[in-house]
Amino acid sequence: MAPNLTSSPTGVLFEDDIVETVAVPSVEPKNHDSKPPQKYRRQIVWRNVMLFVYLHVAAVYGAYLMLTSAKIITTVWAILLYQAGGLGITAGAHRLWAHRAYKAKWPLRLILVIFNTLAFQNHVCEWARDHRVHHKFSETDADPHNATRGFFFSHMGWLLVRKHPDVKVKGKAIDMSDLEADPLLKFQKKYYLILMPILCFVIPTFVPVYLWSETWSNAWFVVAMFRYAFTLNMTWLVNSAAHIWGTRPYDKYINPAENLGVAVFALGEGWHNYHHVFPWDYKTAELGNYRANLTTAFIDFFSRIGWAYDLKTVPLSMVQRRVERTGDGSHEVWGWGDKD
Ligand code: ST9
Ligand code: ZN
Ligand code: ZN
Repeated sequence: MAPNLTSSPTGVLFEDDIVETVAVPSVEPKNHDSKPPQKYRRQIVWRNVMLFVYLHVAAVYGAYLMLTSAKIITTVWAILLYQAGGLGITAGAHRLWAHRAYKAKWPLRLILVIFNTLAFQNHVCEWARDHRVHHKFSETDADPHNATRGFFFSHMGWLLVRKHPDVKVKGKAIDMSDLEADPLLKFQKKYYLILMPILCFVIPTFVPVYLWSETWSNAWFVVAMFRYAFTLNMTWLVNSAAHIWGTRPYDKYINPAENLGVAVFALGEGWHNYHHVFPWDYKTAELGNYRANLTTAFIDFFSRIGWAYDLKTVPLSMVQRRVERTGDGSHEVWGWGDKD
């Protein structure tokens, strides 16, 4: 269903008529063959298991080096890369590309594609396809990180096994033509195996060694390994912790929850009950006052200089109706007066 957009005086778009909870383009699944549904057998991908074990052991050593021998500026560099990579996921892959919650001019899209590549969470088309499938078939076998299969599966286990056949069959229902036609994303996808290692591992390691004489081992374990593993785990918490723990002020019938801890470390993506109910809101949260939501501040900044536009949000009346209809009663803790 095409959303009915109306413009507010602030340039923010409201979607008045949307009642469904998924705002991603989709088409009906085609019945590709007449075979009965395949029975699912878990198939571990040992290459991934070994790589993730190495990454996490190296990251723990990196955390130790960070606390004992790395220069402070090396830690600052690691934090900056975590924030940049994080924004490439939150403001880029998630809000801009997977949900089309706002539009961006090419300089901002270029920044986001660079930030996204240094986060190494697969190229945007793959990330957004899995994420659109996650919203459309949430907590079913077709959800790539189906949280009903437990904390570990939804956190990182889903990257260690072959996908459930339903993910692939039902995933074909998702229209990805908008992203597949984007030249910047085509470029990222085509050269991902060259660009990603350079941006995620090589530059992060070389900069501290050449610019402030850090040791190779501190640069590799702190900035490459610890920073990458930390960013990944903060992202994965949205799929695991924020699908289990927290309040459900907008819809008590779904598992995604409002989780402040996750919101802080995932740059504003922990307000997951709201996000699953109103996925087209560029804030991925009800409140517009940057409460644990660095990504919203980032998008608002670029909106002020004109590089981000057509920001979509949800009118207060629609949120209020939904809270009254399906909320768990926790909403009044912050009241209606706080909304920008
Ligand atoms: C990573 C991603 O970590 C993390 C995503 C997290 C998402 C979080 C969302 C929460 C909200 C946002 C919060 C952001 C917070 C950020 C905070 C930052 C501080 N639909 O995949 P394959 C088909 S990545 C339709 O190989 P297998 C398709 O034909 C980490 N079709 O499946 C495909 O071929 P192609 C680094 C689909 O063989 C074919 O199947 N990366 C779909 O079962 C094969 O696909 C890694 O570790 C679909 N959804 O293998 C890589 N999916 O692609 C890990 C598949 O050519 N991945 N098809 O069209 C792998 O090794 C493999 O994918 C696998 C599954 C082993 C997991
Ligand atoms: Zn979710
Ligand atoms: Zn989403």
